[in-house]
Amino acid sequence: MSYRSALHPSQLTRMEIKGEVSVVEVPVESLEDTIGVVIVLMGPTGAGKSSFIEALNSLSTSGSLGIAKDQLETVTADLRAYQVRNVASIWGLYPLPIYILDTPGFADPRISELQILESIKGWRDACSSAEKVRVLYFHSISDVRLASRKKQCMDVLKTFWGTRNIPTVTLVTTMWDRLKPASRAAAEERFASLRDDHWTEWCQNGSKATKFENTYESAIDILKHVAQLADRQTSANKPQGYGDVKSADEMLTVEQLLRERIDALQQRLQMIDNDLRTLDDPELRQIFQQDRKDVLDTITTFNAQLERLHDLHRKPVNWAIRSLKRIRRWIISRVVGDR
Ligand SMILES: Nc1nc2c(ncn2[C@@H]2O[C@H](COP(=O)(O)OP(=O)(O)OP(=O)(O)O)[C@@H](O)[C@H]2O)c(=O)[nH]1
Ligand SMILES: [Mg+2]
Repeated sequence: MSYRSALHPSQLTRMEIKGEVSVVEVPVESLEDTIGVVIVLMGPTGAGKSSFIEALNSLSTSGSLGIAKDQLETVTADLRAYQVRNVASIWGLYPLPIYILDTPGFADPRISELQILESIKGWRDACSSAEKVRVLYFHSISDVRLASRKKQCMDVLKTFWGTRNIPTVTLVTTMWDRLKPASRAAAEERFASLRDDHWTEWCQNGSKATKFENTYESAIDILKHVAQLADRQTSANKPQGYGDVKSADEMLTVEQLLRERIDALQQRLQMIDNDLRTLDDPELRQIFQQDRKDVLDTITTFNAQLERLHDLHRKPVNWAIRSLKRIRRWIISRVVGDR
Protein backbone atom coordinates (compact mmCIF):
# COMPACT_ATOMS: atom_id res chain seq x y z
CA MET A 1 0.00 0.00 0.00
CA SER A 2 1.44 3.40 -0.97
CA TYR A 3 2.04 6.19 1.51
CA ARG A 4 -0.79 8.19 -0.03
CA SER A 5 -3.38 5.43 -0.19
CA ALA A 6 -2.65 4.46 3.42
CA LEU A 7 -4.12 7.80 4.47
CA HIS A 8 -7.79 8.59 4.70
CA PRO A 9 -8.96 12.16 4.01
CA SER A 10 -10.88 12.32 7.28
CA GLN A 11 -7.51 12.11 9.04
CA LEU A 12 -6.57 15.52 7.62
CA THR A 13 -7.55 17.42 10.70
CA ARG A 14 -5.29 20.28 11.64
CA MET A 15 -2.61 22.68 10.63
CA GLU A 16 0.65 23.13 12.48
CA ILE A 17 2.82 26.26 12.45
CA LYS A 18 6.44 25.43 13.25
CA GLY A 19 8.13 28.82 12.98
CA GLU A 20 8.28 31.99 10.90
CA VAL A 21 5.83 31.53 8.04
CA SER A 22 7.13 32.47 4.62
CA VAL A 23 6.26 31.69 1.03
CA VAL A 24 8.80 30.65 -1.59
CA GLU A 25 8.30 30.06 -5.29
CA VAL A 26 8.90 26.49 -6.48
CA PRO A 27 8.75 24.98 -9.99
CA VAL A 28 5.17 24.17 -11.00
CA GLU A 29 6.31 20.67 -12.01
CA SER A 30 7.44 19.94 -8.45
CA LEU A 31 3.78 19.84 -7.41
CA GLU A 32 2.84 17.17 -9.91
CA ASP A 33 3.49 14.15 -7.74
CA THR A 34 3.47 15.73 -4.34
CA ILE A 35 1.95 14.10 -1.30
CA GLY A 36 1.30 17.57 0.08
CA VAL A 37 -1.83 19.70 -0.01
CA VAL A 38 -2.15 21.87 -3.13
CA ILE A 39 -4.36 24.94 -2.85
CA VAL A 40 -5.40 26.33 -6.22
CA LEU A 41 -6.26 30.05 -6.24
CA MET A 42 -8.81 31.09 -8.85
CA GLY A 43 -11.03 34.08 -9.58
CA PRO A 44 -11.35 37.25 -11.64
CA THR A 45 -8.29 39.34 -12.35
CA GLY A 46 -7.51 41.78 -9.54
CA ALA A 47 -9.68 39.92 -7.02
CA GLY A 48 -6.73 39.41 -4.69
CA LYS A 49 -5.28 35.94 -5.35
CA SER A 50 -1.67 37.07 -5.30
CA SER A 51 -2.40 39.46 -2.41
CA PHE A 52 -3.46 36.45 -0.36
CA ILE A 53 -0.02 34.88 -0.95
CA GLU A 54 1.66 38.19 -0.10
CA ALA A 55 -0.34 38.36 3.16
CA LEU A 56 0.79 34.84 4.10
CA ASN A 57 4.36 35.93 3.50
CA SER A 58 3.99 39.32 5.16
CA LEU A 59 5.77 38.44 8.43
CA SER A 60 8.71 36.88 6.62
CA THR A 61 12.06 38.57 7.15
CA SER A 62 12.91 38.03 3.46
CA GLY A 63 10.40 40.70 2.40
CA SER A 64 7.58 40.99 -0.12
CA LEU A 65 7.35 38.66 -3.11
CA GLY A 66 6.24 41.52 -5.38
CA ILE A 67 3.54 39.46 -7.10
CA ALA A 68 0.40 41.52 -6.42
CA LYS A 69 0.23 44.65 -8.54
CA ASP A 70 -1.99 47.61 -9.27
CA GLN A 71 -2.74 47.15 -12.93
CA LEU A 72 -5.92 46.93 -14.93
CA GLU A 73 -4.99 43.79 -16.80
CA THR A 74 -3.91 40.53 -15.25
CA VAL A 75 -0.57 40.39 -13.46
CA THR A 76 -0.22 36.66 -12.98
CA ALA A 77 0.14 35.50 -16.58
CA ASP A 78 1.10 31.84 -16.01
CA LEU A 79 0.62 29.24 -13.35
CA ARG A 80 2.97 30.00 -10.46
CA ALA A 81 3.63 27.54 -7.64
CA TYR A 82 4.66 28.36 -4.08
CA GLN A 83 5.43 26.45 -0.93
CA VAL A 84 4.31 27.77 2.44
CA ARG A 85 7.32 27.27 4.70
CA ASN A 86 7.02 26.25 8.37
CA VAL A 87 3.39 25.24 8.02
CA ALA A 88 2.18 21.67 7.69
CA SER A 89 -1.14 19.99 7.28
CA ILE A 90 -1.26 17.14 9.76
CA TRP A 91 -2.81 14.11 8.10
CA GLY A 92 -3.06 11.39 10.73
CA LEU A 93 0.48 11.30 12.06
CA TYR A 94 2.08 12.76 8.95
CA PRO A 95 2.96 16.43 8.44
CA LEU A 96 2.19 17.25 4.81
CA PRO A 97 3.70 20.29 3.06
CA ILE A 98 1.31 22.99 1.82
CA TYR A 99 1.64 24.36 -1.70
CA ILE A 100 -0.23 27.14 -3.44
CA LEU A 101 -0.91 27.31 -7.14
CA ASP A 102 -1.58 30.88 -8.29
CA THR A 103 -3.48 31.13 -11.58
CA PRO A 104 -4.07 33.98 -14.06
CA GLY A 105 -7.33 35.85 -13.46
CA PHE A 106 -10.64 35.23 -15.20
CA ALA A 107 -12.15 38.07 -17.25
CA ASP A 108 -8.77 39.28 -18.48
CA PRO A 109 -8.77 40.58 -22.06
CA ARG A 110 -5.72 38.61 -23.15
CA ILE A 111 -6.22 35.23 -21.49
CA SER A 112 -9.42 33.28 -21.99
CA GLU A 113 -11.12 31.45 -19.14
CA LEU A 114 -10.78 28.25 -21.16
CA GLN A 115 -7.01 28.71 -21.42
CA ILE A 116 -6.80 28.91 -17.61
CA LEU A 117 -8.94 25.80 -17.20
CA GLU A 118 -6.82 23.98 -19.79
CA SER A 119 -3.73 24.67 -17.70
CA ILE A 120 -5.22 23.31 -14.47
CA LYS A 121 -7.40 20.51 -15.80
CA GLY A 122 -4.60 18.03 -15.16
CA TRP A 123 -4.53 19.11 -11.53
CA ARG A 124 -8.27 18.85 -11.21
CA ASP A 125 -8.26 15.32 -12.64
CA ALA A 126 -5.38 14.25 -10.41
CA CYS A 127 -7.03 15.70 -7.33
CA SER A 128 -10.25 13.84 -7.94
CA SER A 129 -8.39 10.69 -7.00
CA ALA A 130 -5.64 12.04 -4.78
CA GLU A 131 -8.03 13.96 -2.49
CA LYS A 132 -5.41 16.57 -1.76
CA VAL A 133 -6.27 19.58 -3.89
CA ARG A 134 -8.27 22.47 -2.48
CA VAL A 135 -9.61 25.54 -4.27
CA LEU A 136 -9.99 29.13 -3.10
CA TYR A 137 -12.24 31.24 -5.32
CA PHE A 138 -11.61 34.97 -4.89
CA HIS A 139 -14.25 37.63 -5.27
CA SER A 140 -14.01 41.34 -4.46
CA ILE A 141 -16.69 42.53 -2.03
CA SER A 142 -16.29 46.09 -3.38
CA ASP A 143 -18.22 45.13 -6.52
CA VAL A 144 -21.50 46.90 -5.89
CA ARG A 145 -23.48 44.34 -7.83
CA LEU A 146 -22.60 40.97 -9.27
CA ALA A 147 -21.91 41.84 -12.92
CA SER A 148 -22.99 39.16 -15.36
CA ARG A 149 -19.37 38.54 -16.36
CA LYS A 150 -18.43 37.84 -12.71
CA LYS A 151 -21.45 35.56 -12.36
CA GLN A 152 -20.39 33.71 -15.51
CA CYS A 153 -16.90 33.32 -14.00
CA MET A 154 -18.47 31.71 -10.91
CA ASP A 155 -20.46 29.38 -13.18
CA VAL A 156 -17.27 28.42 -15.00
CA LEU A 157 -15.61 27.54 -11.70
CA LYS A 158 -18.58 25.58 -10.36
CA THR A 159 -19.07 23.52 -13.51
CA PHE A 160 -15.36 22.89 -13.81
CA TRP A 161 -14.90 21.54 -10.28
CA GLY A 162 -18.33 19.87 -10.21
CA THR A 163 -20.46 18.55 -7.39
CA ARG A 164 -17.82 16.12 -6.28
CA ASN A 165 -15.42 18.88 -5.25
CA ILE A 166 -17.89 21.28 -3.59
CA PRO A 167 -16.65 20.78 0.00
CA THR A 168 -13.08 21.51 -1.02
CA VAL A 169 -13.90 24.81 -2.77
CA THR A 170 -14.01 27.91 -0.56
CA LEU A 171 -15.30 31.32 -1.58
CA VAL A 172 -12.93 34.07 -0.39
CA THR A 173 -14.27 37.61 -0.47
CA THR A 174 -11.62 40.35 -0.53
CA MET A 175 -11.14 44.12 -0.16
CA TRP A 176 -12.78 44.22 3.29
CA ASP A 177 -9.91 46.33 4.64
CA ARG A 178 -10.50 48.95 1.91
CA LEU A 179 -14.07 49.66 3.02
CA LYS A 180 -14.86 52.93 4.76
CA PRO A 181 -16.73 52.32 8.05
CA ALA A 182 -19.90 53.75 6.45
CA SER A 183 -19.78 51.15 3.64
CA ARG A 184 -19.28 48.14 5.90
CA ALA A 185 -22.99 47.45 6.46
CA ALA A 186 -23.72 47.49 2.71
CA ALA A 187 -20.76 45.14 2.14
CA GLU A 188 -22.10 42.75 4.79
CA GLU A 189 -25.42 42.75 2.92
CA ARG A 190 -23.62 41.97 -0.34
CA PHE A 191 -21.74 39.17 1.41
CA ALA A 192 -25.00 37.68 2.72
CA SER A 193 -26.59 37.96 -0.72
CA LEU A 194 -23.57 36.36 -2.37
CA ARG A 195 -23.59 33.49 0.12
CA ASP A 196 -27.36 33.03 0.17
CA ASP A 197 -28.19 33.69 -3.49
CA HIS A 198 -25.17 32.68 -5.53
CA TRP A 199 -23.31 30.26 -3.28
CA THR A 200 -26.32 28.76 -1.42
CA GLU A 201 -26.34 25.35 -3.00
CA TRP A 202 -22.62 25.09 -2.54
CA CYS A 203 -22.82 26.18 1.12
CA GLN A 204 -25.53 23.59 1.68
CA ASN A 205 -23.20 20.96 0.27
CA GLY A 206 -20.15 21.75 2.39
CA SER A 207 -18.52 24.75 0.75
CA LYS A 208 -17.91 27.89 2.81
CA ALA A 209 -17.93 31.64 2.16
CA THR A 210 -15.18 33.55 4.01
CA LYS A 211 -13.82 37.08 4.42
CA PHE A 212 -10.18 37.93 3.74
CA GLU A 213 -9.06 41.03 5.63
CA ASN A 214 -5.74 41.36 3.78
CA THR A 215 -3.70 40.52 6.90
CA TYR A 216 -1.38 37.68 7.86
CA GLU A 217 -3.83 36.49 10.54
CA SER A 218 -6.73 36.43 8.11
CA ALA A 219 -4.69 34.49 5.51
CA ILE A 220 -3.63 31.96 8.18
CA ASP A 221 -7.27 31.53 9.29
CA ILE A 222 -8.30 30.71 5.72
CA LEU A 223 -5.32 28.37 5.35
CA LYS A 224 -6.33 26.61 8.58
CA HIS A 225 -9.86 26.16 7.32
CA VAL A 226 -8.57 24.70 4.05
CA ALA A 227 -6.00 22.46 5.72
CA GLN A 228 -8.64 21.01 8.01
CA LEU A 229 -11.09 20.18 5.23
CA ALA A 230 -11.92 16.52 5.22
CA ASP A 231 -13.92 14.28 2.95
CA ARG A 232 -15.29 15.40 -0.37
CA GLN A 233 -18.54 13.93 -1.68
CA THR A 234 -16.98 10.78 -3.01
CA SER A 235 -20.35 9.45 -4.19
CA ALA A 236 -20.60 12.18 -6.82
CA ASN A 237 -19.11 11.59 -10.25
CA LYS A 238 -15.72 12.95 -11.14
CA PRO A 239 -16.02 16.09 -13.27
CA GLN A 240 -15.32 15.36 -16.93
CA GLY A 241 -13.75 17.77 -19.39
CA TYR A 242 -14.84 21.31 -18.59
CA GLY A 243 -18.18 20.36 -17.07
CA ASP A 244 -21.60 19.05 -18.00
CA VAL A 245 -24.52 20.83 -19.60
CA LYS A 246 -28.11 19.96 -18.79
CA SER A 247 -29.31 19.49 -22.37
CA ALA A 248 -27.74 18.86 -25.77
CA ASP A 249 -28.49 22.37 -27.08
CA GLU A 250 -27.10 24.11 -23.99
CA MET A 251 -23.60 25.56 -24.14
CA LEU A 252 -20.94 25.46 -21.43
CA THR A 253 -20.46 28.94 -19.93
CA VAL A 254 -16.75 28.73 -20.71
CA GLU A 255 -17.63 28.23 -24.40
CA GLN A 256 -20.14 31.06 -24.31
CA LEU A 257 -17.48 33.38 -22.86
CA LEU A 258 -14.99 32.34 -25.50
CA ARG A 259 -17.49 32.91 -28.32
CA GLU A 260 -18.30 36.36 -26.90
CA ARG A 261 -14.60 37.19 -26.89
CA ILE A 262 -14.20 36.06 -30.52
CA ASP A 263 -17.26 38.12 -31.58
CA ALA A 264 -15.93 41.21 -29.81
CA LEU A 265 -12.51 40.78 -31.44
CA GLN A 266 -14.08 40.39 -34.87
CA GLN A 267 -15.98 43.63 -34.35
CA ARG A 268 -12.74 45.31 -33.33
CA LEU A 269 -11.05 43.98 -36.47
CA GLN A 270 -13.85 45.47 -38.55
CA MET A 271 -13.35 48.85 -36.89
CA ILE A 272 -9.58 48.76 -37.45
CA ASP A 273 -10.16 47.89 -41.13
CA ASN A 274 -12.60 50.81 -41.46
CA ASP A 275 -10.07 53.18 -39.90
CA LEU A 276 -7.25 51.86 -42.10
CA ARG A 277 -9.28 52.66 -45.23
CA THR A 278 -9.26 56.37 -44.44
CA LEU A 279 -5.95 56.72 -42.63
CA ASP A 280 -3.02 58.38 -44.49
CA ASP A 281 -0.48 59.03 -41.75
CA PRO A 282 2.23 56.32 -42.16
CA GLU A 283 3.07 56.18 -38.44
CA LEU A 284 -0.57 55.78 -37.44
CA ARG A 285 -1.06 53.18 -40.16
CA GLN A 286 1.82 51.18 -38.72
CA ILE A 287 0.28 51.26 -35.23
CA PHE A 288 -3.11 50.17 -36.59
CA GLN A 289 -1.50 47.41 -38.69
CA GLN A 290 0.25 46.07 -35.58
CA ASP A 291 -3.02 46.25 -33.64
CA ARG A 292 -4.75 44.39 -36.47
CA LYS A 293 -2.10 41.67 -36.37
CA ASP A 294 -2.44 41.27 -32.58
CA VAL A 295 -6.23 41.00 -32.85
CA LEU A 296 -5.94 38.43 -35.65
CA ASP A 297 -3.41 36.38 -33.63
CA THR A 298 -5.74 36.37 -30.62
CA ILE A 299 -8.71 35.31 -32.77
CA THR A 300 -6.61 32.44 -34.16
CA THR A 301 -5.59 31.38 -30.65
CA PHE A 302 -9.17 31.54 -29.35
CA ASN A 303 -10.52 29.62 -32.37
CA ALA A 304 -7.94 26.87 -31.76
CA GLN A 305 -9.07 26.70 -28.11
CA LEU A 306 -12.69 26.41 -29.24
CA GLU A 307 -11.76 23.58 -31.57
CA ARG A 308 -9.92 21.74 -28.77
CA LEU A 309 -12.96 22.18 -26.52
CA HIS A 310 -15.17 20.66 -29.20
CA ASP A 311 -12.78 17.76 -29.70
CA LEU A 312 -12.95 17.01 -25.98
CA HIS A 313 -16.70 17.32 -25.58
CA ARG A 314 -17.71 16.17 -29.04
CA LYS A 315 -20.44 13.53 -29.10
CA PRO A 316 -19.92 11.00 -31.94
CA VAL A 317 -23.08 12.11 -33.81
CA ASN A 318 -22.25 15.82 -33.48
CA TRP A 319 -18.75 15.05 -34.60
CA ALA A 320 -20.00 13.23 -37.71
CA ILE A 321 -22.40 16.08 -38.57
CA ARG A 322 -19.68 18.67 -38.11
CA SER A 323 -17.26 16.66 -40.27
CA LEU A 324 -19.84 16.40 -43.04
CA LYS A 325 -20.46 20.15 -42.84
CA ARG A 326 -16.72 20.78 -43.02
CA ILE A 327 -16.40 18.55 -46.12
CA ARG A 328 -19.40 20.34 -47.68
CA ARG A 329 -17.80 23.72 -46.99
CA TRP A 330 -14.53 22.52 -48.52
CA ILE A 331 -16.25 21.22 -51.68
CA ILE A 332 -18.18 24.50 -52.07
CA SER A 333 -15.01 26.54 -51.58
CA ARG A 334 -13.24 24.46 -54.25
CA VAL A 335 -16.12 24.78 -56.72
CA VAL A 336 -16.42 28.54 -56.12
CA GLY A 337 -12.64 28.94 -56.10
CA ASP A 338 -12.24 27.10 -59.44
CA ARG A 339 -14.56 29.50 -61.26
N1 LIG B 1 -6.46 46.56 0.33
C1 LIG B 1 -6.62 45.47 -0.39
N2 LIG B 1 -6.12 45.42 -1.59
C2 LIG B 1 -6.30 44.29 -2.31
C3 LIG B 1 -7.00 43.17 -1.80
N3 LIG B 1 -7.01 42.22 -2.76
C4 LIG B 1 -6.34 42.74 -3.80
N4 LIG B 1 -5.92 43.98 -3.54
C5 LIG B 1 -5.20 44.90 -4.43
O1 LIG B 1 -5.72 44.75 -5.74
C6 LIG B 1 -4.68 44.72 -6.71
C7 LIG B 1 -4.73 43.41 -7.47
O2 LIG B 1 -4.54 42.35 -6.56
P1 LIG B 1 -3.83 40.99 -6.95
O3 LIG B 1 -3.63 40.24 -5.69
O4 LIG B 1 -2.64 41.22 -7.82
O5 LIG B 1 -5.00 40.34 -7.82
P2 LIG B 1 -4.99 38.91 -8.55
O6 LIG B 1 -6.28 38.26 -8.24
O7 LIG B 1 -3.76 38.15 -8.24
O8 LIG B 1 -5.00 39.38 -10.07
P3 LIG B 1 -4.45 38.59 -11.36
O9 LIG B 1 -3.05 38.18 -11.10
O10 LIG B 1 -4.61 39.63 -12.41
O11 LIG B 1 -5.38 37.45 -11.58
C8 LIG B 1 -3.38 44.93 -5.93
O12 LIG B 1 -3.08 46.30 -5.96
C9 LIG B 1 -3.71 44.52 -4.52
O13 LIG B 1 -2.95 45.21 -3.57
C10 LIG B 1 -7.55 43.26 -0.49
O14 LIG B 1 -8.20 42.35 0.06
N5 LIG B 1 -7.31 44.43 0.17
MG1 LIG C 1 -2.23 37.45 -9.44
